[in-house]
Amino acid sequence: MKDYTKPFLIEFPKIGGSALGYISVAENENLPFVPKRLYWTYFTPEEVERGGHSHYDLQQILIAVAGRIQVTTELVNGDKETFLLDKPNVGLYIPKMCWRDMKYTHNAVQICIASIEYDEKDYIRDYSEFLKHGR
Ligand code: T46
Repeated sequence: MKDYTKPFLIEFPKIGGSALGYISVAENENLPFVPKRLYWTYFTPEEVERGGHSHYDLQQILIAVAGRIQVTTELVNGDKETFLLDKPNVGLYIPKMCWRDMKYTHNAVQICIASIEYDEKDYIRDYSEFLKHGR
């Protein structure tokens, strides 16, 4: 059984071929939650680091549909991992209570599939506050 307390990569189906191009699909059977929101980011300057927060409840999947994204994750137990997203058919599952920092190539377009609606109260933006949840 999959461990939904840790980040992991999800490979979505890649339908098609080099002659016609590809379609990738995220639907119930290959998603760990029922999506409530979709948002996307783009034109992030290369010197900018986004993220710098965790969420109490939000789970999400990040996909680099274009360009490259480096995501560093940290769990409250101190487990840190770095993922490179550079394939439009591969997403990164990020569980609740997981600190994340992201760097983007300027051409990166990131799609995020989110388990809940936007709520600023769901954010932990203070790193020392986040670490307290591991005690
Ligand atoms: C995450 C990464 C990958 C909204 O008004 N609605 C929304 O749905 C979102 C996501 C953001 N906003 C507003 C809130 C802030 O004023 O947009 C501004 C930037 O949001 P945030 O600081 O959350 O941006 P990122 O890129 O650091 O983080 C976002 C997600 O919030 C976060 O969960 O993992 O993308």
